[in-house]
Amino acid sequence: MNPYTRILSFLAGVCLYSLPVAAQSGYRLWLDFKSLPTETADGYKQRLTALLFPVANQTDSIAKQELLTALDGLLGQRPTSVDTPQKTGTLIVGTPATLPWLAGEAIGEHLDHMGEEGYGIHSTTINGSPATVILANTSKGVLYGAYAFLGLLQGGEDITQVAITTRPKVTLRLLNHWDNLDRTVERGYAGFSLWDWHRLPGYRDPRYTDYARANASIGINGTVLNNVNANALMLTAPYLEKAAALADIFRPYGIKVYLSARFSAPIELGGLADADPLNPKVQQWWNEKVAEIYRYIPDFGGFLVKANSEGQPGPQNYGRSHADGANMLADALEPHNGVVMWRAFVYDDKEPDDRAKQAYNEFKPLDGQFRGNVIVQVKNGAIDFQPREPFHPLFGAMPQTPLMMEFQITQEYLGFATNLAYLGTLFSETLQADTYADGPQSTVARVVDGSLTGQSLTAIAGVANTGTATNWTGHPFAQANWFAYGQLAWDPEADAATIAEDWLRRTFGNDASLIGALLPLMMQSREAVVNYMTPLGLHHLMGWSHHYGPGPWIKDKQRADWTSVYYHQADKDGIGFDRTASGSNALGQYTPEVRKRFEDPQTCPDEYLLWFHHLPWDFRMKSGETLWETLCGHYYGGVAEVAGMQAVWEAQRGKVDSTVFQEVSDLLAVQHEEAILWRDACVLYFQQFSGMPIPEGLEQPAHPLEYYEHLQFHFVPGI
Ligand code: BDP
Repeated sequence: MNPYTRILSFLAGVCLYSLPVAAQSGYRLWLDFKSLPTETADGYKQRLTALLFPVANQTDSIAKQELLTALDGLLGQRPTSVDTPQKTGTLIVGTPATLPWLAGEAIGEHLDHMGEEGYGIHSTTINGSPATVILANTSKGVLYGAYAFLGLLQGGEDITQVAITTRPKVTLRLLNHWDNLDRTVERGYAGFSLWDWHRLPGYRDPRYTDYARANASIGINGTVLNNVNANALMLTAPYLEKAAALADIFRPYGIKVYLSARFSAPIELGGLADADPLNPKVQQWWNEKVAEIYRYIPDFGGFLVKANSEGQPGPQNYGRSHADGANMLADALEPHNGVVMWRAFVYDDKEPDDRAKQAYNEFKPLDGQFRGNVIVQVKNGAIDFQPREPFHPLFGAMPQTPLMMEFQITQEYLGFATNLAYLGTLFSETLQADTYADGPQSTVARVVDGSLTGQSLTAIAGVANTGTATNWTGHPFAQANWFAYGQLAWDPEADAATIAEDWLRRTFGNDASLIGALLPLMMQSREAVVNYMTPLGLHHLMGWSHHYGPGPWIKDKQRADWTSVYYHQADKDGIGFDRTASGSNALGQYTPEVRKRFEDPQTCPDEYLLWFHHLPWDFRMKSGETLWETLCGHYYGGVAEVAGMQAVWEAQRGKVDSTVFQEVSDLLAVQHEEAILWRDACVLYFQQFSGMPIPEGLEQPAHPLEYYEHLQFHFVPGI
């Protein structure tokens, strides 16, 4: 090779290395530590010339490596590792165990406020020299602090004045994977399951480490590996061995493994005649099974259970209560410090007059009957992860029971992976809702963080949106929902806009015009989806079974409460579900203050109007328009909002990576078409009852209603 060719091939190698496909594809998520603009980087360099970070264990060494590599990427400067603070700026990282002298410095007093998992990041002076200190009580806290510190740099924050002390408000912060053992993912829109069960435990895909790293970077500390519609095989030795391999990889990142347990496993695996929780043989089987799991995974977190819901087995099959079922498993887990997360998403075998009341009716009477290591896992709303639901009435209603929140990060009801819908706003809308369980300010967030009722066992779960897609989540902006979930799990009071901005900066950099354009786009995006799918409190209008596209006409199925007509109740007299005292009285499950907010259609916020009321088509809205006009306005407005998002995105051409730009651009075009589909199908469907014209000036649907009713979608993902 002549010298010229050698240089060329060297340069090609460098280019390939520094611009790998992964960088463009979004694989690196918010952890792509690209070089900062020179001015910003120069400002940081002086303060970060040396790194004092004694390493005591694997978690420390991960944190140290992350800092070194990321600083190199961000600043083009790798700090020198040192043993003592330097005259130049030193980054000092440690715990009282690794840096005992630091606890004696002024900043050491913050340690009292960090708990087991919190951290502090403070700019200070040590021996007269500038220092930036990341301090925590544990290595796990250090790891969280390291990621948070790097986030500050990515966001271009001033680190000469930083004074952060934080600890998570919720103890268990989990992802729930609805992943099946055949690698399909129920309601997954980002490819197949990350868990390559066939090749585990022998082959440990490096992606497992990247998964752990991404979660640790946003404070997630637990993962339920398998679907709540569980296969009992998950609890057999070969699968436990595979799960143990994952647990080993996740452990240094502070992430515990949990499993969904099939309630009938004693029959399927143990050959017992029943799975009655009061049968001593069944109890014995679970005790032994749990002991076996802990032999594989010594820090196993516990079980998640979906019982007596959508055909899943449970204690009610034997005339026992949810508490009987949960307590049996809790007793088996208790000696090992494991927990049971028992879901409140339940179905009776009888059709209720209103499914929204089901969970409250079954669980409220059980308050106080659960063992101390049981947490009842409650979806954010009483129906099912709809684009908008009022908060679930169980929040605040079971003061003697730890209740945890279940959010759905995967967009089953918000446009799968083709629609851009930032869910930080949805999550925080629920968390900020006031239950009035103990006077004003009794927010759902305070139920979840335990402060309202003094619960010390606190938890939150998000149904994951991850898969084998190169960018993990399918839609590039869906990464923001994973990110936002983690931030809100750490602090349920956190602000959705601040989180969105943080994600934008970490993902796309700090261009002010870009942030200024994309932040409002994200903040409005979920409302746009509500508008073109289920405005004014409508819900459950989606296509049958696969849940793709509109299906307001769905009726006559095996259960009425699986149909759309059950929920919207549209007829020539009006539309909406009367949940007031004159209807199902689901509203009666809330406190008087909440009831008051919703019970009068004249004052009920528009967002929840048809959730709680059945109203005539010519009902006068607060705006003076009729209900019909307003409904049309929302459907058409939603489509227009998507067109607006397209225009905003188009103006960012050249400011974001071209591959990602094109992907989002294409997906927004798809979203626009889907929004039109929802709008036209729903407006035409409801119009046959309202008998009113589509308001003047609005474009007419392209096809008659029958066209939409007969559309068929094959091989829809996520089933
Ligand atoms: C519904 C999903 C279904 C889940 C169920 C659940 O359509 O696939 O199994 O929730 O949460 O929304 O158990």
